[in-house]
Amino acid sequence: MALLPILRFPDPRLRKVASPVARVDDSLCRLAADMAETMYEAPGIGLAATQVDVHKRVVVIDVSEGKDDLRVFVNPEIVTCDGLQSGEEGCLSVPGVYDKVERAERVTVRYLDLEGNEQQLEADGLLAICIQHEIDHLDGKVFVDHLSQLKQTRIRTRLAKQARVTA
Ligand code: GNR
Ligand code: NI
Repeated sequence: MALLPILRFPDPRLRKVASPVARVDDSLCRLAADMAETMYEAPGIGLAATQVDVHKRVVVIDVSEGKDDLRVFVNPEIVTCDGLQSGEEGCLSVPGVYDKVERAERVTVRYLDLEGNEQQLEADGLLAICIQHEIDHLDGKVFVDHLSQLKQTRIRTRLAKQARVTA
């Protein structure tokens, strides 16, 4: 197990589009375990491989209270979505920034599990938000892309200042 460094917005590597996983093997299971450890340690409720500079379609999520319900999604795809919800989002790659984003209320996601078996899951509420947030990462998108240009400019300025004082 290993903790992986998390890329910070506006790192251009967060813009890469991740490739589908061809085969679920031991090295992929190790990646998922390292991502889970990194997510729990952060702490966060989700992590996409893109955020640790691995450009494969792998996501880990645990939205449970007890942090005892890890879900791993390989090649996740939203096959149906309906309704709208708007919740406050944050991102481990955009520390200290929280804002409302509009997402589908309910999604059906198709994916592979760590045995390489096809699965389908219906999700709503926070889990649905998190799945959409993480699939955005795999497509090179960050939640701030959903905000106004003015807000995006302010976030860039704030993070650049922060980076200067922590450097
Ligand atoms: O830890 C996280 N919390 C969160 C809160 C609301 C909506 C989405 C998220 S995901 C985020 C972890 C992260 O950056 N995943 O990419
Ligand atoms: Ni994120």
